Amino acid sequence: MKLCRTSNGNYVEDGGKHFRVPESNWDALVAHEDLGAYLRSVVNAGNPTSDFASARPEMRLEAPIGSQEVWAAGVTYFRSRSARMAESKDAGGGDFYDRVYTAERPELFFKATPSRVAAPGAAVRIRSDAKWSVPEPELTLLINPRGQIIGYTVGNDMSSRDIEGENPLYLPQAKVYDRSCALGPCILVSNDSLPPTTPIRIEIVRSGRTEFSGATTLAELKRAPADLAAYLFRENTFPFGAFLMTGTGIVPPDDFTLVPADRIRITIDPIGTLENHVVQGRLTPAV
Ligand code: DO4
Ligand code: MG
Repeated sequence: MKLCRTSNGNYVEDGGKHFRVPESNWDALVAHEDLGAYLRSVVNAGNPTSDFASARPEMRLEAPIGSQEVWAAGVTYFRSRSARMAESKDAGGGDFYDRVYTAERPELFFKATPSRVAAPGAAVRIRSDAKWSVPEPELTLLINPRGQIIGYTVGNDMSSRDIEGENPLYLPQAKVYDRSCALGPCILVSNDSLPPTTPIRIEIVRSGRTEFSGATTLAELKRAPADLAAYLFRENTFPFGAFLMTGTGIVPPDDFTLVPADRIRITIDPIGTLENHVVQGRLTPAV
């Protein structure tokens, strides 16, 4: 079952049919004592709606977030470790990334408040003071206030590699800025872990042509999602629950940087495709 947040309210999708969810408060859904059972009861009530997106062009998918904070894990794939060591070698930071890759404690960092998150189809931003910007396609966990993983979505951890590479202490500026994160298109609601064969794919399209594409699978993810969630909830309470991005296993070559108008498509098969375009400069209501 997939849970979608739209400009017309919340919907659950099951077997290709959409059902309107009576609970309109997203935070209440995330905090539900058994979200899966509640959504199953909505589906079983058996009133599929015909007013979902395709039938209602004016209806928009919104980012599947209410008051949740977004956090992220880093250096959870070998590819990310190698890329980070290379980008920070002149700053003497390479050793930190190697150490955190093998350490028991994961790297976890604050990524975004809800207002910094881009919806499916909306713009993500690259910083005007960065020269080397990349998307990071990441399986993202939805965790309820009790610390339980209740679902999965697709995440994009937009990153400024030159700022991060200049000094590891600049990480918050490389990672946290307006529209530096995208989530969606929906939540795959499940208490079960996803199989290691789960593919994560990215395509970046520039002027109608594929500029970069890459793929990995969850088999390459070094840490168990449940362990990452447990570390996040150590000594931290999340009254509304939280999102946790699980790190990137796909890094474009070093001569690649995003430019305005690039289209980024990230697909995680059981969840769907998150697509955004790139803008740079002041955030206006139009983006
Ligand atoms: O350590 C810096 C950030 C790493 C990251 O975002 C990732 O590995 O996905
Ligand atoms: Mg990342």
